[in-house]
Amino acid sequence: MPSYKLYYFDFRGLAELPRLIFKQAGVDFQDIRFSREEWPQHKPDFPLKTVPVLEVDGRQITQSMAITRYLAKEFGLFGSNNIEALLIDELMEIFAEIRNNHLGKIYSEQDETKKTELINAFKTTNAPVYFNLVEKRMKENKSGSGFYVGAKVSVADLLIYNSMFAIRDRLKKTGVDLFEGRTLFEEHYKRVDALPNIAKWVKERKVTDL
Ligand SMILES: N[C@@H](CCC(=O)N[C@@H](CS)C(=O)NCC(=O)O)C(=O)O
Repeated sequence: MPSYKLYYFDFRGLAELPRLIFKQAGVDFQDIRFSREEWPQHKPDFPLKTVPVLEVDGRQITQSMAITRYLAKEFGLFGSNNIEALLIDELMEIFAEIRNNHLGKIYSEQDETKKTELINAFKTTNAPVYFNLVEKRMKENKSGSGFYVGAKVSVADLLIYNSMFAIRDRLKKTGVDLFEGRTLFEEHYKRVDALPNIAKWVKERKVTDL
């Protein structure tokens, strides 16, 4: 087994999905976290001057989604065949699109009234298009009573779980729940939350704003 070091800030952010993969797989890694004050002195050490960076046996790899895919494949969390892998990739792109094209703008809105308007607009227009497809995919596998693909947990499950947690946490002040009434998402969340390694990690991880 290679030696793994994961460099990021002292919050969940873009490193939390890789962390969840390590935890679910039960694989040791060094979870190296910089404070905002420490960051400027470390920034020059990284290839793109950003984090997360995964160091695998001393080799530094950038880009959170590449890191996520690599770790999931290494630890058997990327589906059992190419169709399952395709569905996982589709889901990863859906959530990347939601973050890049929609939530990013909403999160950066400083005016709370405007922010709430933007979220409500997203909830009634684009969000259902994305979430209805995710629910359709859930129903296609054991009528939505199991994991996202196949018979075992994959990075897709960890991604949905992590995204639901992060989105709800980030929007809690607005009182808007993007997943309101979405029973399949809710049940799926509880299923992942009950995985022993995940439950342990969520209980012990530091509570942070991001
Ligand atoms: N596309 C990159 C984005 C990396 C990125 O922008 N990281 C931010 C933190 S979320 C960062 O390092 N910011 C500090 C800086 O730019 O100095 C990824 O997904 O890993």
